[in-house]
Amino acid sequence: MFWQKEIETAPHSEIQKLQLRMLNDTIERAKKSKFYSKKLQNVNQLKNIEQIQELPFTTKEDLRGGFPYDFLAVDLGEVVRLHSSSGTTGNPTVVYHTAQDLQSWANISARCMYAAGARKNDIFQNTMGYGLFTGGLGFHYGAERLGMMTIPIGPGNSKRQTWFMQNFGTTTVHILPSYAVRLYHSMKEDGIDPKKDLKLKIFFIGAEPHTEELRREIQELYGLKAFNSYGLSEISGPGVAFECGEQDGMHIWEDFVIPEIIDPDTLEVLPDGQEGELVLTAINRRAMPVIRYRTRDLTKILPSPCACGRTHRKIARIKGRTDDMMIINGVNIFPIQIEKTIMNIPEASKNYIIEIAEKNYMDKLSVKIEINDEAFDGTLEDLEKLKHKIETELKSETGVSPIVSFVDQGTLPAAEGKAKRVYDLRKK
Ligand code: DLL
Repeated sequence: MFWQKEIETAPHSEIQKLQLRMLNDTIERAKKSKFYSKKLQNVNQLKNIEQIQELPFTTKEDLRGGFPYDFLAVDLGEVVRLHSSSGTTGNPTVVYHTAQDLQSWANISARCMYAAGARKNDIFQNTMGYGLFTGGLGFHYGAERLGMMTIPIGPGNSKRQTWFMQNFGTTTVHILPSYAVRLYHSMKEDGIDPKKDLKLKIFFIGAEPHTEELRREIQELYGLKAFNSYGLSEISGPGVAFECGEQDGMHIWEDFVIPEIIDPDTLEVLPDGQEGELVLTAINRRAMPVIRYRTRDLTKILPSPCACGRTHRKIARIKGRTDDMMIINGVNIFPIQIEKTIMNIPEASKNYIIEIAEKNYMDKLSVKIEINDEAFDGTLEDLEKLKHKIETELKSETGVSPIVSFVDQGTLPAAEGKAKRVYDLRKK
């Protein structure tokens, strides 16, 4: 049931005591870095965990500004790995790990996979990108730690993915939710029914926002359980929060990070149950401690205890990022709201993109959807009716009037990494 029963089920008051100790150690370690030596110079040991709210925030801009080494809190000789997340502009953010950091990351990753039901006899196929992206290597070491035979196949090449699944009896897969949909279509084209022809049991899906509806669709297509997995390079990578068998929110490992939710405008800390921006403090990292990191991810902490017995609090599915929010003629919309509507339309395949353009000083929102050949074989008139139906539903979900169009299955751009759903063509 548990990878590390004692800590996973410890009373929350005990976890908080541990957090205070680990946070105070982290503050001292962080002060060895150039960035925090200044930022925390007047901070002394905290007396209770609530005092975390007195510490300054750290932002993505801080990390970029501290490129390359201002956040490093140990001698370079202690560092054994670097990961980096690519930014579209400016310096990338770089994250460093000591050998101990990698071990503790592998450990929480193993915890996640175990909580979802993976065991050492499982065959694990890792379709996430290996390299600077943390998805591949992060869970690779967690899976080996757990003892699964690990196939480090990396992303793309759906035929080869399927061949490995068939020949090695893969049971457990780490996969982007958008890629899970595309992989299924490739299998179908080749006459393979994953429910009958493969031994798949568990998918770990994450790294990009997705709806509950998409998760259910993936479970249905493959006949398995898909578990939501949340993480970010700045804290480590995958493994930060993960669903247990209840599939109702993700446990955030509170002996690894301290979560807070803030109002992104006022920066006020919000109580459990209220939605806002997730702020994380890494309390078990040596090379690069990060304090009160503003993730820009919108979620809430779920207040109730979990039936699985784990006492680490859960966060809700990520609703979007503060910087993902689209403002269409003054109305705020998150891409996930559009996905939610599309997922409930059987004739729509699960691949779509959103385009925003500007005409005569008005924003125009268009949604291009691949048609699901299996579910739709109507006339042009039927297609027109379907378009109208989706437009009406999108309007009621989002409050704006998008224009829907259909394209053939397999024709929308397919990224090897995280799906790019939104194309904002407005002049900035
Ligand atoms: O995406 C780490 C990861 C790899 C997580 C594999 C899960 C599985 P980054 O590339 O730094 O790291 O991107 C982090 O991706 O701040 C969220 O905005 C988004 N994200 C990650 N997981 C989820 C999820 C990896 N389950 C950023 N749901 C985060 C929604 C997610 N968004």
